Amino acid sequence: MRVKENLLGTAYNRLSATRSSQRIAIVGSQASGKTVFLTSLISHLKHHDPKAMNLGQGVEILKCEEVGGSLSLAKFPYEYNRSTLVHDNTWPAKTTDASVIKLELKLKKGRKRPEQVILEFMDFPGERAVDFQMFTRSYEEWSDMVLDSIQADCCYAELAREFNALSENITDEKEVTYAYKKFLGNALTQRYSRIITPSVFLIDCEGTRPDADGTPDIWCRERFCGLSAAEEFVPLSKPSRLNNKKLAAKFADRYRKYKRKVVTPLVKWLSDADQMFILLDTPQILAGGSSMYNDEQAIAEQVIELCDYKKGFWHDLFQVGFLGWLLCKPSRIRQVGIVATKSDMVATNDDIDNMESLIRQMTYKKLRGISADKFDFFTCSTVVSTEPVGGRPPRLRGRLVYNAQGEKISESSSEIVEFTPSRMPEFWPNDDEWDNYSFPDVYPQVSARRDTPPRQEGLERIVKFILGL
Ligand SMILES: Nc1nc2c(ncn2[C@@H]2O[C@H](COP(=O)(O)OP(=O)(O)OP(=O)(O)O)[C@@H](O)[C@H]2O)c(=O)[nH]1
Ligand SMILES: [Mg+2]
Repeated sequence: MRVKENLLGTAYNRLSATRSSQRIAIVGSQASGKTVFLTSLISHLKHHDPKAMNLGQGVEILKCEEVGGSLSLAKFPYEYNRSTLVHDNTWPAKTTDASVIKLELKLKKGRKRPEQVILEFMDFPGERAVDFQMFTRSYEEWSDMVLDSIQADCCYAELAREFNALSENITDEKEVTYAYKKFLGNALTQRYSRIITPSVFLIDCEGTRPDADGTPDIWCRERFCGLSAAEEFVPLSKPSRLNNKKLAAKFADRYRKYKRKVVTPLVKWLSDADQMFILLDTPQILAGGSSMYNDEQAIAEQVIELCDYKKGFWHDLFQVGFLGWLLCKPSRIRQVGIVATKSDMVATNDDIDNMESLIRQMTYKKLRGISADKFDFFTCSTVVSTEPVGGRPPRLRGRLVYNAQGEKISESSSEIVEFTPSRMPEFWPNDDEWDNYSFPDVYPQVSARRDTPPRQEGLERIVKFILGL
């Protein structure tokens, strides 16, 4: 059992676990590909076939079994996700709650005796990622950060005009809360969901989401910016906080409760990890435009900052005492992988190389400043669902989810067709170049045989990184 959420937990875990027990955080915003990545990864670990995932000469996973569980978190629904892919030929449903899975591997490396490796993973709704900034911040700091992000982006500044005007002269708590929620609702209609914090406005603790046919006004009435209708809070600027001290204190109190219940359990698990992978969906970011880029970069940077949340020797010493530190040097995030997912949505190897270059440009500066021992960049598709067919411009073959009019094609009536995705640029576009990207969604292609993992591209490099091969 791994107990991490208290001071002695780290010591206990290190003493009780084998030395090769690894907690691996997979982080990314909504639809970045976390659930598909984890489902395919588990399938490849459980049914390792060196021809389908080559981990190097003589390296083989002889056995992989699920072990243990978590007292506080649900079990990751691996079988359910896999059967959705296989039997329904559709992608797993959007994640609504955090879940974990722990695997025990018997790893053979050449002629050496097989070693035991324990890997633990978590999946969570990507909407929560924007709340991670709360973890190390007070209500005041969070407010300033959110308001700065709104001001820094011209689309958001425009959508938040009413809220900004009102917050300069607050007369009523309800009015300012409604105005902020209206901004969030407007952002949602434009598909700018990565600015939506507190994230329960988008997905509440029961996993329910705003009705897709709703309007910002309906969502303002039905959705809450806090744990309940009576516990809402919104960001206030410094002058507003000074002019409305009582309201600011009330919001700060509700913010702390929200952080304790929704944010801290999740981020503690992640910051206690040994390795972290940040998933970035470059096709979606290119199609989404510069606001989405800004949000994704901000989320990635906040997640990267978690590597420095534990400040090395003195923090460790405080956690477990000197003897504890000598015996079991507590865990911290030692290596970070930045992963460009869905590489099968582009048509050539040059495009895939450009994907890697884009995620590098987006995160490199931040990564250079952190205390992790190692970081690297990866591209992958964990359920390859297209075939390149060449041509000029290069084309792909696959079963499309939407037709040219943007209407959904049902899975059963979607035929294999050829289509032309956009080319992946070498550099992030300039302001006037964002509108032209299109990377059509396809239905998954997975073998119905239980012991045949999905076709993958690039997963072996990631697994080698995880296992230190
Ligand atoms: N073509 C292709 N599409 C993928 C791949 N992985 C994910 N997708 C697409 O991306 C969508 C989102 O993937 P998920 O794994 O559900 O994303 P997530 O990060 O778990 O999203 P949340 O649960 O909302 O946090 C899927 O429904 C697919 O449409 C892939 O390897 N290839
Ligand atoms: Mg998911």
